[in-house]
Amino acid sequence: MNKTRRNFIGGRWKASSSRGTYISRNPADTSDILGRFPESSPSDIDLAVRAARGALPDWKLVPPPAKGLLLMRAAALLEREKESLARLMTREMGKVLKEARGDVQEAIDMAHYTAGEGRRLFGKTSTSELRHKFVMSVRRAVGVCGLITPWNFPVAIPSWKSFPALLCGNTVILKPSEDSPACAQRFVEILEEAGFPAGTVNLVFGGAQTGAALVRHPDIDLISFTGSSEAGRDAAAHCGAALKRCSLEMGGKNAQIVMDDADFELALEGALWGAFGTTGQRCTATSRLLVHQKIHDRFLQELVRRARRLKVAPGLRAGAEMGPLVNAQQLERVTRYVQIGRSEGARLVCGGRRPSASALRKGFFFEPTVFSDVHPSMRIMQEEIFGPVVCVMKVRSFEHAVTVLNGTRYGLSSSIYTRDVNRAMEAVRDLEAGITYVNGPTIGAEVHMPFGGIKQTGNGHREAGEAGLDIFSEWKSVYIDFSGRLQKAQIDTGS
Ligand code: UN1
Repeated sequence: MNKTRRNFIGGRWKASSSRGTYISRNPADTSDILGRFPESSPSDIDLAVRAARGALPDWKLVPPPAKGLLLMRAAALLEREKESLARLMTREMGKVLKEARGDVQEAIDMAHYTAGEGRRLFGKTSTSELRHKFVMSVRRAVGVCGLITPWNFPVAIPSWKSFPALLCGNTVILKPSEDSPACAQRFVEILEEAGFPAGTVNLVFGGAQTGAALVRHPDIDLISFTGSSEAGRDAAAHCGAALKRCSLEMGGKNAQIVMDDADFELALEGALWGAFGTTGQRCTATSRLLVHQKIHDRFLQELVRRARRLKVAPGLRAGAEMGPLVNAQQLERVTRYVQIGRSEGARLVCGGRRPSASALRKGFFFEPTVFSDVHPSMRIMQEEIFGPVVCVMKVRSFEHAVTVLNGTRYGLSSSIYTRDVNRAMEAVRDLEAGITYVNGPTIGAEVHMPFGGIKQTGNGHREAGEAGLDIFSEWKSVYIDFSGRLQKAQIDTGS
């Protein structure tokens, strides 16, 4: 445990030049330590950038179908390691085992999907204004990509970023969250075993300062960031000034609408899963439930009854339904928001504190928490809490629900439960979000669909699917003149 883990740079596991370290602990039992990791320094970042830059010319020339084969190998290895990786994940960041398996599965899906892109990566051919001229567009790599990833999807999110980046011919430097370094290490070991050439995949451990150093390195071409709005804003400001490419995926304040004609049980199950799955620590988590006044009281009552029954326990324990929060700061943050909610006049209907069982005192557990009697302007209805806290609000009508749902600065995920197809289609049209579910909860995006949000959730990019390729490639337009003479666009008519 005392041995500090190493970064992965240029195909080698290399000790950091910095003396600073941090420890990764099990959030369900803080006496369980996963390892000690380096707080990497700007000079470690510099080495990683040089390695990534050095590997770029060769890697760009590897045909995408061959890159796809490496991803297929990575998929097979992830499959082989699925159970051990999932167990490590639960131990390191707390989500319950079946969700951790889902996280690894998301990376496997992403590898399959992106490997297939190796035989597509389609550009377009088009017509020319002129007679003897051919035009087409092709994708080209951006260069060296810095990938900054959070702890809540410690394998899936690195895969969303690194797989398309690599397939498009970029080289990458992954800087995972301080709360999930062991998962990132296993992920990169798997890519190493899959055979990605030295320097194409690099891993640098560290916290916010290491991330900031990566963002600020002058020889990085692109930053892809998922995390808090504060850190994202800093990355955007720096990348803006330096004209680096930058894609951001940040907070959410996602809502589920429940209309009076909804399948009540289905909407309830969706709400519980959306709000308390992953202990509410998803950027897609349901943090507002907008329930039609005709069914509001019954829905609230049932929700609370079921929330109280959720089994809060270490994620490796059989039957555990909700694991701990990831760390002490998150526990402090969620506790603070509960106080804020109460002082704003919301009614705390259940939860709002750490469970009393002494076995759970070893970790950062928090009870499933429900607020009612909320107003859209309250901070708990506007700010991302990132914990198992959901606000239930009574709405008068569909229009009222849409107005409340849209009334935040975020716009990631949204959901409506109704049996009325007209209402459902209006919701698809009118909800201000990058994702809308009909009769499903706000969580559960699939890897071949664009993922991301509008407004302050992001900066206009979408990860995953074909849209994700747009982050990691730039278009080149190609004009081929086979007339043997000077043809002038816009001047010669070509007719
Ligand atoms: C995140 O919380 O940052 O759609 C990602 C979902 C998952 C991904 C969440 N597939 O809930």
